[in-house]
Amino acid sequence: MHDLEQLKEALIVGDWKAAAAATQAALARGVAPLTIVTGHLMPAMDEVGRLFECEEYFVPEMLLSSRAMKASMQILRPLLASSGAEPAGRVVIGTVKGDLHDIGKNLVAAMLEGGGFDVAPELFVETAAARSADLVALSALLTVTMGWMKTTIDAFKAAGLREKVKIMVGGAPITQQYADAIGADGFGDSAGTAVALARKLVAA
Ligand code: B12
Repeated sequence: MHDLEQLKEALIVGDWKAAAAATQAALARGVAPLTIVTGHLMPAMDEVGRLFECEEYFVPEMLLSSRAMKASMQILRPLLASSGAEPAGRVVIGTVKGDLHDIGKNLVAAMLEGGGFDVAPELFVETAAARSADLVALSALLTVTMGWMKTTIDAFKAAGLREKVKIMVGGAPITQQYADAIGADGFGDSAGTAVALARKLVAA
C-alpha cells in the first residue's frame, strides 16, 4: 500500500505508530507537509466522523484516531510553522469552553505561526490583554459549544477590549452567517484560509 493510503488507514483504525511511520515515509519521498494534512489527514478524520455518525464508531475509536492524527501532526507541525516569515501580528487562539476538540485549532495555530504570527494559547480576555494581542481566534467543533463564541466576544466587550482586537472564528459547524450574527470580524473554514484572513484583519 502507498504511504499516504497507509496514513489514512492508520488514522481510521487509530494506529498512531503506523501513522507516524507513514508520515515520515511520505515526507522522505518529498510530499509537502500541507498536502499531507489537507489531502490525507483531514479526509481521514471526516471518515472517522462519518463512522461515528452512523454508529459504527464510538468515543473510544474517535480517541484512538485523534491520537493517530496527533502523532502525525507532531511530526508535521514544526514543518508547517517554519516559514521564516516576518512577524505579522500577535494572536491569541483557543477552543471555546466545553469543547475538547483541539486538533483543528492546533493546525490553525501551526499555520499562523508559519505565516509569521506570534501565537499564544487560550484564556482569551486575560491573555489578549497581557500580550497586547492584535487578533483573537476562536475554535468550536460542537453545535452545543458554539454559543461560547458569542459569550467570549461579549466578555471582550464587558472588559472594554472589543475595539482593541479583531476576532476571527472557525470550526466545522461555524458559518459566515453565524460569524456575522455573533459580531465576529471574520470566519475561516480551513487552516490555509486562516492565515490570509488573519493578515487581512490585522492590516484593516
Ligand atoms: C476527533 C474527534 C473527537 C475527539 C477530539 C480529540 C481532540 N483532542 O481534538 C474526541 C474523541 C475527544 C471527541 C469527542 C466528542 N465528539 Co468529536 N469528533 C472528532 C472528529 C472525528 C474529528 C475532528 C477533527 O479533529 N477534525 C480534523 C480537523 C483538522 O478539522 P477541524 O477541527 O474541522 O478544523 C479545521 C477547520 O474547521 C478550521 N478551523 C477550526 N478551528 C478554527 C478556528 C479559526 C479561527 C479558523 C479561522 C478556522 C478553524 O481549520 C481547521 C483545519 O483546516 C469529528 C468529525 C469531523 N469530521 O469533524 C467529531 C465531531 C466533531 N464530534 C462530535 C461529537 C458529537 C463528540 C462528542 C459529543 C461525542 C460524545 N458523545 O461524547 C464528544 C464531545 C467532547 C467535547 N466536550 O468536546 C460530532 C459533533 C456534532 C455536532 N454537530 O455538535 C462530530 C462532528 C462527529 C459527528 N459526525 O457526529 N471527538
